[in-house]
Amino acid sequence: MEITFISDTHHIVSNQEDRDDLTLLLPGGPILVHAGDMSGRGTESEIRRFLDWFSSLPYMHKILIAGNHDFFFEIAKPELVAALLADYPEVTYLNDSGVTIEGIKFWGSPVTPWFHNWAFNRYPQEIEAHWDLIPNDTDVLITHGPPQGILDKTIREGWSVGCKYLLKVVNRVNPKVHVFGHIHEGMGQTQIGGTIFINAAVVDERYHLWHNKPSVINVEPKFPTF
Ligand SMILES: [Mn+2]
Repeated sequence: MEITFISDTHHIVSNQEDRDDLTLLLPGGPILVHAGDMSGRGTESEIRRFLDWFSSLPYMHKILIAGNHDFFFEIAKPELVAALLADYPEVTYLNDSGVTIEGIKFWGSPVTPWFHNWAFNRYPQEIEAHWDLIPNDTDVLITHGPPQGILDKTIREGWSVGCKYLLKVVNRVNPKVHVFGHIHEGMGQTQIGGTIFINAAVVDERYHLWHNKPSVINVEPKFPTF
């Protein structure tokens, strides 16, 4: 099953030229995954504008998590979030939750280590409770932030700012693919052991479109069910 991975679209969909450029880079197919940061400030109108675009893309299934910019999903009343998502039935929103599509098990979480009180930020003593929820049979793990040491270096300081607790869990779960974004300048793909890691950010550290082709990976279920 071919899956296309993107992340951190931020303001791109508000600018017609950028939006058209990004749309042309997406090949279409069965499944599209977005690993969070679909907005600049996380207002409902920004999120609706994003979802209007995202839901129109030529994919059978569209899977989405929030990121640290997407405040609406953390702050709005749950019934408002549910009402917004009800307008986009072709989009599957994950929030410390999973979905199985064509036998492939996806798990998504928006949580990132605390950094100036953005959305879904968690202190070290809180974050492991989120990661503990990730099932061992996950094929595709979607988090907004990277694990420590993998495609997580800041361009200015060269610091590795990924989550060390998430790295522990990735080693437990061994997903086929772990996709994230958040540290835009870490954009790229690497394989370590049996896991392909993708930093799928479509913009650079200055929020300009990279113009690279997104990662497309052929994923088969780890534990096929018959
Ligand atoms: Mn971002």
